[in-house]
Amino acid sequence: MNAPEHDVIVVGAGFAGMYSTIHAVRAGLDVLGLEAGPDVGGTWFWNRYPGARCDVESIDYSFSFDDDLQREWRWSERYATQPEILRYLDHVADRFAVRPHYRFGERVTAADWDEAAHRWQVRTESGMTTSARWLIMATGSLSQPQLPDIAGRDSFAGTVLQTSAWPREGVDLRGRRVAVIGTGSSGVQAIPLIADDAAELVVYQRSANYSVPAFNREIDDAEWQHQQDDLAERRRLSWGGAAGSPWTAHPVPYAEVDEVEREAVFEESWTRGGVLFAKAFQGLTADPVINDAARVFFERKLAAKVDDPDVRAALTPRDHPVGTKRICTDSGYYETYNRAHVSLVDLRQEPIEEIAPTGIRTSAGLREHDVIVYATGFDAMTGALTAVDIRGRDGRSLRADWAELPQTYLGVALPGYPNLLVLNGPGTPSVLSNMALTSEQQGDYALRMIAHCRTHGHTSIEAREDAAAAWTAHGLDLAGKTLFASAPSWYTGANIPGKARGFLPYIGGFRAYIDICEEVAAADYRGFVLSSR
Ligand code: N01
Repeated sequence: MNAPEHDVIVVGAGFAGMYSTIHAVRAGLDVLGLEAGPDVGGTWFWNRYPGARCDVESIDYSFSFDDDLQREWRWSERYATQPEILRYLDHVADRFAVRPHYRFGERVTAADWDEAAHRWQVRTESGMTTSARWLIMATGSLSQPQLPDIAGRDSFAGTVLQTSAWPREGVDLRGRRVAVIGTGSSGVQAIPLIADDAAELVVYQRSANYSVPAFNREIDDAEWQHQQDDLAERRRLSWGGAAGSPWTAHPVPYAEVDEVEREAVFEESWTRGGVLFAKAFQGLTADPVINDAARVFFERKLAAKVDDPDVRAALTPRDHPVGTKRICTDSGYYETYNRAHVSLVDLRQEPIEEIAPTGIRTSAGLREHDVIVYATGFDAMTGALTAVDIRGRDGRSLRADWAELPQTYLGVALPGYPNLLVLNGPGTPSVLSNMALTSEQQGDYALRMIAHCRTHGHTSIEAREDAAAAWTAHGLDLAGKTLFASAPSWYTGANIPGKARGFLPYIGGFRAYIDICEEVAAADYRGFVLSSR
């Protein structure tokens, strides 16, 4: 089926896509949204595994653009569950009439830049073709699931599940022998709940991660009222902060406080919960001395949670400094290993040799399972973009270009790909920040670029090669001054065999990034080439 030409095509109906669509419509543009899934939600549509929650507090992880929306939606818990976030996005879709602008069940497979027309020609899996002057890719930073290439993987005769594609109707795991492969944020959240149901649970862990309790709680009326009273200030701090949330590091540098105060600061940031532990002291993820103090504090907490010393040793992270892989946010994760029917297999000691029809064979032998759950992560930041055959100027291919490290300008624009506007992609703070707010900033910036072109009669805007090279080098330079670059994380592409290695998100901070974007815009989009047809 062919659809008519549009001003803008928005790919994806998660936070960033919905925001862009709402505001493109408000700007008077003819917008077509294309979404592979059957409804809105993006990440929160697909990741329905037991225990799925956000690790950013609900009050922060929500749109800020509409005061009435902020006031009318009452979050029930400090960290919202996946169903609650999906209900929120459903509410946003209704309230701002998002769905009529989308075609659902349309997976974009190809996009070609038509230099003669200054338009993108877009194709979907169903055979639909359409075109638009501007192509906004709001395809998510963690939306291309990664299944490990393990010998015999498809031979398993039992039930195979993926955390990132959990069945909508749920799965009854009661009485079943379950294996979970993967102990990142998804695995760590799912494991305690799977353990509640399963007759037996075996967790296959390749690398131990740092996980900090969420200290989740219901938000009672008093707390809700307080949050509401404080909301304007909270948003001000979030927009002005390094990670899109109001939390900051201890105001006094680590070197200037004594042992007693250091302990108190670590304890306080621990009880803030989850990823906020990495914010205990300024420089925790850059200075090995501070980081090591955080590690020692963490290991003491771990010792108090896990009874068996061998299991505890296996659960102790060894391959990365604290916070350089995203800290997991859990509810009872480590304690789960004290349960009699739960066991941990350390794949560093006994690697997986194959998946057999009845279970998983490691170097120590076969363990039989009824269910295998893959919690094995994503081809992050780039995977959802290279999954589409994107051809820019002169037929150049994004897949081929990104076989090397992605070169982006401000993350939003790519040299050789005019009018392609990437949201939350490589070179943006995105995954290091609060994605609800980064999605607003990214959507706004893209739409302002479009408005600027239209106002000045330009039909194309493209990042200059030198601007993209400088931006990419600047990002890598900043990352190189931290401990992040050395960790084998999805931030660096290390989780995908053969993927180019390099720190992908922009680590200079959310506010600093916004300021640079604003400065570029104020300087008539310095670093871009604008042209007309
Ligand atoms: O994925 P991951 P995730 N054999 O890549 C293992 C966000 N998120 O879905 O570390 C055995 O972190 C892999 O092992 P290793 C959040 O930003 C947020 O859990 O590569 N194991 C690792 O243990 C998060 O960081 C929330 O050695 C294999 C695991 O699979 C990001 O999404 C919740 C393997 C993958 O962990 C990704 O999290 C969920 C193999 N062949 C996700 N291949 C919250 O908001 C991979 N692994 C809380």
